[in-house]
Amino acid sequence: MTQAKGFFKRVTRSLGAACALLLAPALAWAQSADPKPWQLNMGRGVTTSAQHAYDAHMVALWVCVVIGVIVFGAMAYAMVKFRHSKGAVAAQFSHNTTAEVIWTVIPILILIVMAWPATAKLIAMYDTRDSEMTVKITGYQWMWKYEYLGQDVVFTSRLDRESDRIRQSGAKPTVAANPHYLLDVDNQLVLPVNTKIRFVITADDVIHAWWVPALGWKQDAIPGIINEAWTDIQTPGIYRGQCAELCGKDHGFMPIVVRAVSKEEFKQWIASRKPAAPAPASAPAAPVEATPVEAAPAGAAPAAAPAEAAPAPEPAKA
Ligand SMILES: [Cu+2]
Repeated sequence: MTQAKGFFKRVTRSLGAACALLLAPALAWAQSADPKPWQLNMGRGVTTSAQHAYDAHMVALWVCVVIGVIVFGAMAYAMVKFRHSKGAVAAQFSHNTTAEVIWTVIPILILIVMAWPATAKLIAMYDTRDSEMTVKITGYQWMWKYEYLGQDVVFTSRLDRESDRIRQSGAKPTVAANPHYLLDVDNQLVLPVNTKIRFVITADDVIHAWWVPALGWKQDAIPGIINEAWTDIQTPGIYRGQCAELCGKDHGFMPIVVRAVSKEEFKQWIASRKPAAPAPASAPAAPVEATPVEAAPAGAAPAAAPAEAAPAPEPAKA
C-alpha cells in the first residue's frame, strides 16, 4: 500500500512538472528582435517573413499544448479513476477499428490545417517579385561583401577592430565592457525600412550562410550559385547576425550587422557612399551617351568637344 502511495506521489509530481513545462511558453509573449537571456519563445522579428514564421510557430505550439493537455489529462484521469487499489480490472480487447480510424483521421486533419498556411507562407518567403532594390551579398573567408546593385555602392564588412583585438589578445571579454563582442563590424549593411529589398547571395571561396535572426530567414551563400531572398524591415534599428555555415577556422568571426533606417535617411546615406558623379556641366549638356567611360571621376568633365569623333581621354585615377 505504501509502495502504491509512493508511486502515486511520484506520478503526480511528474505530471505537475509536465504541465508547468507545457504552460511555460504562454508566459513568453513579450519579445523583441534580438534574443535575450532566458528568453523562452522564439523572437517575433521585424519583417513579414519573421512574422509569418512566428505565427506558424505559435499555431504549432498551441496545437501541441492542446494535444498535450488532452493526452496527459486523459492519462492522469485514467490513472486516478481506474487505479488498481479501487478494484479496477483492465479491459482485455486488443483492437478497435472505430478508435483506430479516429486517431488516424484527426491527426491527418490537424496536419492539413497546419500545412496549408505554412506552405502559403513558405511560398511567399521565396517570392522576390516587385522588389524595390537589390543587394548582392558575397561571402568570403572571412567577411561579407555588399553591393547595392545599380547604385555603384560596394563595400566589405568584417569583424570590428576591437573584437578582433580582444580575441587575439586572449583577454576575457565581459558583457558589460564588450556588449557586442564578435557581433560588431566595421561597415554596417544600411537598409531602408518599409521597402521590399531583394538579396542575391553567393560566395567566392567556400559555402557560407547569411543569417540575421530578426529578419526571419537564413540563406546559403554557395560559390557558383546565386540564391535569392527578400526582406521588408518594419522597424528601424540594429539587427545582428552571423555566418551560419561552418566555413573555416574564422567562421565565428564574420558577423553581420544590419542598420535599418528611414527611407529618407537611407537616401542620404547611399548618396554619401556613391562615387563622385561627373560634375554637372553648367554649359549646354554634353552628349552623355557618347562618353565611353561609365562614370568619369569628378572634375574630369570633358571640354565640350565632339566626343563622338575624339578618342576618349584616359580618365585620371582618383
Ligand atoms: Cu562563413
